[in-house]
Amino acid sequence: MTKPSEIKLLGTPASPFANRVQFVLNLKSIEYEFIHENLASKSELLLTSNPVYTKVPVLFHGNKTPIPESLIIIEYLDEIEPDVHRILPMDPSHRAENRFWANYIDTKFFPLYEELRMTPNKEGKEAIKKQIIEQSQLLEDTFVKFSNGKLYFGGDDVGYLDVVLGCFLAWTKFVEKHNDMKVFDEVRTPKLVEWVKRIWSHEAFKINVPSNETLISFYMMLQIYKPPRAA
Ligand SMILES: N[C@@H](CCC(=O)N[C@@H](CS)C(=O)NCC(=O)O)C(=O)O
Repeated sequence: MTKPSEIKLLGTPASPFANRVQFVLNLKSIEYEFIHENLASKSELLLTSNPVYTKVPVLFHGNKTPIPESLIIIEYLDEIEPDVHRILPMDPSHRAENRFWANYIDTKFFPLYEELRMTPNKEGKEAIKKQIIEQSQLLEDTFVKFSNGKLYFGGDDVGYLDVVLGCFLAWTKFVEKHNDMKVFDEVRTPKLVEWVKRIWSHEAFKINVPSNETLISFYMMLQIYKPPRAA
């Protein structure tokens, strides 16, 4: 068993990648200390623990080398606590498939939200919205395949891809609200609409859902430090 005080997570409450790690810590009932990072003025701790990317989250486990990158962190947690709510499947081929889609979500799907923010004109934004909708349909197909008629990507319970995609749901709602669009809807992605409700009410998830105010202030910080491209 991991001793509670051994784990510290450097993050910011609005970061979906930090929320992803919190989701797994909660699923595994691992106690941890949350260290708040200010990304507008990065701390010495962040700069020294993740010098390559200088991004949150970073996990500290006792005196071991700090671990950056949310996917690497959640796999690490699955390895140190394999007997409590395992998130990756046992079968290596299934694990590979899970990792493929996690990589897709992180490198293709979620970056479109940022692209939408960075794109200045209405026409450009409409093109990005179209891509988000196309990709959400691909995710619906992926959900149908992985869940195999059950409730989650992981089957009967939350698994790796539920955590990987689930952590973006607060930002999904935010994007929908501010861009007059539906990422997931009853007609195009009926299974994911039901899945969203399930994740949203899951105990291990809802504890760390960032509030609307938290998302707005993070968004405003992004607008200052990484402003949209000029029209
Ligand atoms: N691939 C990284 C992405 C982490 C990431 O983008 N973190 C953002 C906050 S949501 C960050 O720290 N940004 C600071 C920066 O870009 O300088 C992961 O999965 O952990």
